[in-house]
Amino acid sequence: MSSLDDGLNKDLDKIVASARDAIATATDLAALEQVRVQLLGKKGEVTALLKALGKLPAAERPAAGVEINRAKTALQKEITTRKAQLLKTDLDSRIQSAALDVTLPGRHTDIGALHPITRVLNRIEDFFLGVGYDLVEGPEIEDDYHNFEALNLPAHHPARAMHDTFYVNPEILLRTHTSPVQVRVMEKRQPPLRIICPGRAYRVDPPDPSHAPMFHQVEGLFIDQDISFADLKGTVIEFLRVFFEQDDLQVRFRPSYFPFTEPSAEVDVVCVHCFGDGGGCRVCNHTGWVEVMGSGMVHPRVLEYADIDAEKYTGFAFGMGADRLAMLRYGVDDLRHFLDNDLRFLQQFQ
Ligand code: 2NL
Repeated sequence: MSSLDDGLNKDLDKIVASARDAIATATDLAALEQVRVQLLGKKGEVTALLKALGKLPAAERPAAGVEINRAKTALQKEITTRKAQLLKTDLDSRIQSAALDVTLPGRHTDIGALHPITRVLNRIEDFFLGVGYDLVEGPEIEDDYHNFEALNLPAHHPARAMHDTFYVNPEILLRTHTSPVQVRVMEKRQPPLRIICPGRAYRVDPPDPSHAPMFHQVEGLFIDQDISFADLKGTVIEFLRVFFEQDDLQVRFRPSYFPFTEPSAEVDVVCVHCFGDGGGCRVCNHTGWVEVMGSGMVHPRVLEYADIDAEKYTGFAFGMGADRLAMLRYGVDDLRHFLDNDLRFLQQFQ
């Protein structure tokens, strides 16, 4: 027994002790496998002891073999146990990290909204498309003829002063209204014509609460035989009642002047803010009425410029500022808010 006690057994004790430690402290499967190979692999420490058995005296071999094999079996068992443990923690942590907490609030997505002016344009378009008008768009850069001349505004006409114009050159300009779109339709098509023309228009206006150098206009044109001012009134009043969602909305037509219509009228509705009370109201300037559009019977000269027989056909036209209607509809006191792109303003209209 002397060889066992003095040599082999001491080695075995040391190996087993440090192996136990390594097995217990292996933190993942790869580390544990490394420990296993180091002990029990072909060149492992325990394997080496078994190989060394042959060098022992024959009498000591059986006992030493039993001891080493017992240690080997014990270590194998410990490795298996530790492996199961590691597998379980690995699985637990994988389950935990993949877990879905269905009580978490959903991910928030900002969705856009239509600009208040777009919403107003849509309301206007919906009404007129619904009663059979066509929607027509045209260029924002126009020539003098279609923006002025063909609308009975010859050069040096004093009414041109009403339209402070952005000129590209003496012949080319930014349209001051969407009327030139209607002129182009009249040139191309013969009556009956029922069109609305929404779009941007430009005027040299210093910005203030009710003016901006770019604004949105919708013009309408109806030309056929026997069209009268009564048709204009019926159309405009019905439109305004639908637009402002008031079946009994009071509307008044005030005589006015436009070079392209005769007779002409400005259209007022009872103040949407003070309901006609007037006193102290800023929206209607104490009058109880707010102007919402201009209108009139198309001037015969405008028809003739476009080669439409003014003896046979008559028509009415109107124009309104979408920005102004948006101010009235949403109670906005400064037109410039619409152009600032300030989300704190825009998000109020979702
Ligand atoms: C306003 C005034 C108006 C028209 C626009 C028009 C167009 C053609 C022929 C005749 Cl092609 N008239 N447009 C008529 C009257 C008034 O607009 O204050 N707009 C904001």
